[in-house]
Amino acid sequence: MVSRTSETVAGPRTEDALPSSATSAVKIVIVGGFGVGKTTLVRSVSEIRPLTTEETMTQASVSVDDLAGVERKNMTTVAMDFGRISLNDELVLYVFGTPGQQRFWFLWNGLFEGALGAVVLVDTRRLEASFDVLGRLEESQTPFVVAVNAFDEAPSYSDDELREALDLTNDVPLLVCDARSRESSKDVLLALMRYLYSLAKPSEAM
Ligand SMILES: Nc1nc2c(ncn2[C@@H]2O[C@H](COP(=O)(O)OP(=O)(O)OP(=O)(O)O)[C@@H](O)[C@H]2O)c(=O)[nH]1
Ligand SMILES: [Mg+2]
Repeated sequence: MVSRTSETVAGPRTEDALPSSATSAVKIVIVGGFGVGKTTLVRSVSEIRPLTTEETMTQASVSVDDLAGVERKNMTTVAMDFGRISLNDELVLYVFGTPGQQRFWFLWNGLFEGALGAVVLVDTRRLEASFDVLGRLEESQTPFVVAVNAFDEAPSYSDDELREALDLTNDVPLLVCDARSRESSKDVLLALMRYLYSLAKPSEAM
């Protein structure tokens, strides 16, 4: 009889084990339009091997998806990305990337469950791709920060122009990042945590 032994079943990798000092875990989601760099950000920031669910895009997608600015893109997320980062010895973030293509947006509801906050990634070549995303976030009342993923050929706008175009109030943190850089992506997550902390603090006026 053939039996599976512990040698044939891959167990968790020691380097993926949660640090024993971790006392708090927070779930956050990375959202944004198609191809803005969500999977890239989860990949660059995760300290464990990230889980991604990317599939090759077929020719059929050409008539369905707005590929302007991302013509070279050939993979897309069909379910979610997942990664983990320890912000310090105690605090661990579980980072979930959502699919950007609208036909997979029904999956967002599950991904948002239990999430304390969100990062909205924006590509300034296709600002309009962020409108529906921001609308959905406001509906779900999830606090968020907005991070412009600065692609090389993308136009740059002032903060005021971006706030006006995206209809963002001044209290929503707005920053620029490079999703390919671990440090830059980590800064975005820290900005979100600072924002969540400021919302949780009792108002000074009270
Ligand atoms: N130049 C540049 N390219 C980037 C940057 N971030 C991501 N990319 C590239 O842009 C493409 C799209 O990135 P993805 O991370 O797949 O985007 P996504 O938002 O996960 O895409 P969907 O899941 O399809 O919505 C990839 O080819 C990345 O290598 C960036 O900051 N600068
Ligand atoms: Mg993706």
